[in-house]
Order: sequence, then C-alpha cells, then structure tokens
Amino acid sequence: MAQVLPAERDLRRVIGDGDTIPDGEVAGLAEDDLLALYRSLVLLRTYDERSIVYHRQGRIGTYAIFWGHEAMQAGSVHALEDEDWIFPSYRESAIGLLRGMPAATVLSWWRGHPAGWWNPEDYNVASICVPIGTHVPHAAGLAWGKRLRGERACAIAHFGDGATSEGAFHEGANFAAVMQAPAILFCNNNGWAISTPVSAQTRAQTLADKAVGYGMPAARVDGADVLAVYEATREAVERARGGGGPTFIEAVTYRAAPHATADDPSVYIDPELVEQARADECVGRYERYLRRRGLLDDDLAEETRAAAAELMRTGITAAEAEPPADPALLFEHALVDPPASYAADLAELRRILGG
Ligand SMILES: Cc1ncc(C[n+]2csc(CCOP(=O)(O)OP(=O)(O)O)c2C)c(N)n1
Ligand SMILES: [Mg+2]
Repeated sequence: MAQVLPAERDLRRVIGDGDTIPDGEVAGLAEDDLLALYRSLVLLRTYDERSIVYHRQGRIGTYAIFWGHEAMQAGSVHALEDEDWIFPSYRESAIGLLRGMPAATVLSWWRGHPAGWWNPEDYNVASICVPIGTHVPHAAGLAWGKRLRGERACAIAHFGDGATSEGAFHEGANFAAVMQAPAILFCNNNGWAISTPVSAQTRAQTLADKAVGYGMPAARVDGADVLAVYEATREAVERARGGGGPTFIEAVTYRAAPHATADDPSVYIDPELVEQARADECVGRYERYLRRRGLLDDDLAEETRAAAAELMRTGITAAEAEPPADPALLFEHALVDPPASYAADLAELRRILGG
C-alpha cells in the first residue's frame, strides 16, 4: 500500500532575503549548475517580456504571460534529465527552450502557425496543453508506460491551481498513485484561475492536501525560489526513479501579471499583493543570491541578458520568415467524416485570406 505522508505545510525556501532570512544551499549544486539555472531563468524572462512586445506589435496572437513563473519552470526542469518527459500547460509554453527547442518554434505556436508544432519525441516535451488539466493523465500514463518497460525516465506535468478542480487532474493523480507511476504533478499555485481566486476554488487548506487523499507524498515550496523548487523536484524525481511513485508539488506564488494579453486583472486582483510579488520576483531574487555568493556581477548579468535577447531576435525573424500556412490545415484531421459545409467554409476562408 502507498504510504500517506503528511504534506509539508510550510513553504520550503532556500534563498534568503539578504537580511534576516539567511541563504541556504542545495547539496550537490556546483557553481556551473547555479549559473546554468540563472541562464534558464533569464532566457524564460526574456522570452516572456519580448512576447508581450511582439503581441502588441501584432506579431504573435493572444499570449499567456508567465512573468514570475520562471523559477517554477526552470527549477523543476533542471531537476530532470533529458530522458524525462515534460507535459506543459499554456503557462509553460516556452519550457521547451530549456531542452534546446528553437524560440522560433514556440513563437510560431503563438502565431498559430504549424511550424509551432514539434514532434514531442524530439525533446521529450509534450504538446502545449490548453484544456485545463487534461495532460495530467497523459503524464501519468506515459510515466506508467516507462515503468512497465523497465526504463528509468519519469514524467512531470505542470498545471495551475485551477486545474486541481478538474476531473482530469483527479483521474491522473489517482491513476499515477495506484500504479505507482514515476510522475511528478507540479502545481503552479499562482492564486488565480483567470479571475477565480483559490479561495473560491477549494475548501482544502492547501492544494497539497489533495495529494494525501490519493496516498501521494506532497511538498509545498515558495514558487519564487528557484532553488527550493529545484530541491523539491529533485527529491520527487529520486522517489519516482526509486519506485516510490508520484509526488505532488505545490509551488506558491501570486500572479503578478495578467492571465494573458487579453485579460484586465485590475478589475479583480489585489494591487498591493501584485506589487509585493513584483518586488520579490524570482529572477531578481536569484540574481541577488548569486551576487551575495560572489557568482554574478554586472558584466555576466548583461552578457546573459544580451545572449537571451539575441536568441529572441533570431527567433522572431525565423518565425516571421515561415511561408503562410495552408488554411486547409484548420480543417484537416478534425473529423473522420467532415461535413459537406467544410468545403464551402474553406473556400470562404481562402477568399478572406486572399489566397
Ligand atoms: C477544460 C477547460 N475549461 C476551461 C478553460 C478556460 N480556461 C483557460 S485558462 C483557465 C484558468 C486556469 O487556471 P489555473 O489552472 O490556475 O492556471 P493558470 O492560468 O493560473 O496558470 C480557464 C478556466 C480551459 N482552457 N479548459
Ligand atoms: Mg492559477
């Protein structure tokens, strides 16, 4: 029988505040690893900030901003090996960059262009999941399959607080636990599901409490602390590889940006909490930590940001150089027996597009 471990109720934290909270360290992380984590954080931050500009310039479509989520994404991915599978939601759209996926691919996805569809096997990164929580059973199933084949890989699914109210999440969590699948259920609890606060989402004291019902260990971490996220995920990976089954990780932040470019949070969010979250955001927090440890100076910070900015410039140029997609793709593979109206709809679309 799976053993029910008590969820860690306090948020795990490694990075101090440079004042009363002392800095911790994560065993086994060398200086190179710490700087690699930094490059990943800066890459994701740059991707996100440039994407908002590209959206405003009409170069990509509606975009799900992940400003402030970088530590959850980079920290968890760095705890994996390349053979492990990542199942992202739209909030983690650019997580493939950490596996060497070109920025042009992710930008193409947000441009609605088929060049944005990658083969998941090329990066061990599944397609971006827009339906809330439906990728949790996918991750659980893939992880179980790896175990059945005697392979050592595990799978991680990233999803939000709102996803824990969805049936698919519960089916995936139960399945993973019953099968002792080597899966990590990584919940980015940013406090909001668009305009629905967590308090309207659940009566549970914490989201990690939900894991207990499935006989799954859980951890709660400060989601803006990349080292705490890394450490908690590494423990989950070790448990998964050791046959200990899945782990639920609740990483807590406060969403400091709109849900997406089409959202106006000023009508529902607490501006003071947003301000606090922005002041204590994860990239700056980690930069200060590295500077206190003598591992980062202005030159290295500038060099890292410039490299990420260049990658984005090349990425958007390549994405925009893609020839327009055939509109017929919108209709293909949708239905086995397409209705007769498809032909007329496609003709109308071609007429509108001038093709
Ligand atoms: C099955 C399903 N229902 C509704 C939606 C519409 N929707 C898009 S984002 C969202 C909120 C999800 O919130 P959360 O899980 O907390 O993730 P976050 O956006 O905060 O990362 C909803 C309800 C959807 N995409 N899929
Ligand atoms: Mg949320």
